[in-house]
Amino acid sequence: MDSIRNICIIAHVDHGKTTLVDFMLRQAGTFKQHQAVEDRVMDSMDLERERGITIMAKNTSLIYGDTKINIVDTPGHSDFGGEVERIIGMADGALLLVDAAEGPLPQTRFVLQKALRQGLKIILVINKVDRKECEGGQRIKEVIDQAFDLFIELGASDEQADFAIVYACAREGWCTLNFDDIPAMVSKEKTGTLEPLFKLILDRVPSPKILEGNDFKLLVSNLSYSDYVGRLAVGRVNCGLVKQGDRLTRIGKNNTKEGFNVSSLMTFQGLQQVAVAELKAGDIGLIAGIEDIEIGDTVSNNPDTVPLPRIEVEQPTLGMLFSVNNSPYSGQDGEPLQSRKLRDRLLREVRQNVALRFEETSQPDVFRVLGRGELQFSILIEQMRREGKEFMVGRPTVLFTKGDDGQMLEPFERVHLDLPSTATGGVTSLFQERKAVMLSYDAQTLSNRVRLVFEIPTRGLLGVRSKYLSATRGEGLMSTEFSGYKPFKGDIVHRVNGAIVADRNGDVTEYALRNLEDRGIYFLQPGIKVYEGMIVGESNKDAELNVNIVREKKLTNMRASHLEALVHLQGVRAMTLEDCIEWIDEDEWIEVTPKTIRMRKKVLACNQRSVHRSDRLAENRG
Ligand SMILES: Nc1nc2c(ncn2[C@@H]2O[C@H](COP(=O)(O)OP(=O)(O)OP(=O)(O)O)[C@@H](O)[C@H]2O)c(=O)[nH]1
Ligand SMILES: [Mg+2]
Repeated sequence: MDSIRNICIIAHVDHGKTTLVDFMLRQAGTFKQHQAVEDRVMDSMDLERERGITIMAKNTSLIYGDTKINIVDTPGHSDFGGEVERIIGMADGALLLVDAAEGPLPQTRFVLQKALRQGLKIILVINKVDRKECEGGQRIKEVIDQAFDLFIELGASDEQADFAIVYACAREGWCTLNFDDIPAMVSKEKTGTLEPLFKLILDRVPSPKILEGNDFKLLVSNLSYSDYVGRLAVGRVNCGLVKQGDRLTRIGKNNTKEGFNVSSLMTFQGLQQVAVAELKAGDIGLIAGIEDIEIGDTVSNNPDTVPLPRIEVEQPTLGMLFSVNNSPYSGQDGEPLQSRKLRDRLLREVRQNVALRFEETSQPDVFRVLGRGELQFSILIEQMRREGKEFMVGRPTVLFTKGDDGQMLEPFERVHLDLPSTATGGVTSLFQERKAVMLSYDAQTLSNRVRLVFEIPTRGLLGVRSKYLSATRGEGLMSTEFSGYKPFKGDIVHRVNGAIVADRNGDVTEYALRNLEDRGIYFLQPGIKVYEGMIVGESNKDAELNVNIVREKKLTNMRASHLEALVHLQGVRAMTLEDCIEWIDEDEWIEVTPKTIRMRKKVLACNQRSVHRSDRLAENRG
């Protein structure tokens, strides 16, 4: 196979990338006849399937005619933008998907900007043309105009701005180059396939650029692992050729060098990785033979070669503390990670994920992970939890920097909201309370929705998601984009209400819950084991409340207790990991075990903690 095309698929979250890859693989005959293939087969991680989103960029390939098309599917959620940044160098072209009804959204801009800078040839795929909003074609035309404006605004070269457009319904596996054909294809009078898209890829995307020189060079863009051959470095061969058994050198950060023998070479074929005897310039493949290798390293047969430029990704804006679990019930559900193991586990993650950083803190059993968003952290936590580990995490905090004149700067975000117009008032005050400034207001009269854009300190965004969803009764959409560091905007109240905290160890009783019912909302049911300092609910007031939640009723009247069991408990709210991350304050921890998620005060003993919120905040600042 001499002819190769390397493309990546990029878009805002949910615009249909993984679905499109499914049909491309199917129609290229990648799967055996009658082979049962799941939907969105590239979303192979458990967490991806459960959440219906892509988290990690993944490679695949298909054969079309005489050409091998290497494809990288990428995540569209902004928290995983680092995945797009790291893989983009493997491709020469990109399919930019844009939802035909939603149009370009913040992450469309982010990924397009990265692709243009890298000089990729772009094909615009207007996807989901079957959506009701697109009837009549007017909306599709608007979306194309918006996409074109975006190309210009981002400084596309003339050649890049002369992009081809494909209209697609990825979910049904067809596309067309002809705008006028859309209605007939949506109504199924005409049928189609992805054939026009395949042709366009061969036509428009250039063959892989091959660097001059005789040295073999590959830039490590991803890491993988196989039970048979161990650690695998994934990348595109920029020049030269490598064979099984060759002696190579890894050139790492600060020009560190380490030699190794190639124990195995592979390429992607459909969903598999298959062994090959050699890898040629232009192809994307995997190299085994070295355990300690990092994304961004260059692998070459010449130890003295000039390494390829390391992959640069945007800096993290958020930090989260990870601590050894020192809670009273530590070790009852899983493996409590001791300091060294926790450190190793986090370091391993950071090596595989270029968008994360690792920092020591002044405490030997607490570490800080730096990243891009709350979802990114919660995915890491969830993964570690599924490995059977126990540990604690703190509230995400933003990373401040200092300006040239010594002024304190903090990260800001542009947040794009799309919501029912009836919720506009509530949502506007929710964001303004958090120091957001409205940049635009756009009423969509047909659908009774509005689109609002705010600029807001990243601090103000933390914990806003669930409040936004309840203000819009679950019908609000929200996406964000980092807009840079600006002067500190002053204090933002994160959570007005105090916590309700257990004042002793024991099992929660229904009797106690009922007696305390009017004091706030509770996060747990009768029968759950609690300890002193564990958070059991949210108080109605701003002061903190220590309660005896394990009190037993003296059984004097059997009839009354029988009746009681029939009354449903009011005000119990189950908290997911993400809810907890949004909810907690800086003097609190989330205790994560394979079986449960608990929240607790950092200081457990009631008599060593102030219940006044102002004191708590002051302590934290100090
Ligand atoms: N109506 C319609 N829905 C589609 C089409 N293509 C995809 N979808 C739906 O859009 C949703 C998101 O699809 P995905 O393929 O997971 O989107 P994605 O871009 O890979 O999402 P992330 O990787 O999480 O950013 C799914 O529910 C799909 O069924 C289409 O052509 N028309
Ligand atoms: Mg996807």
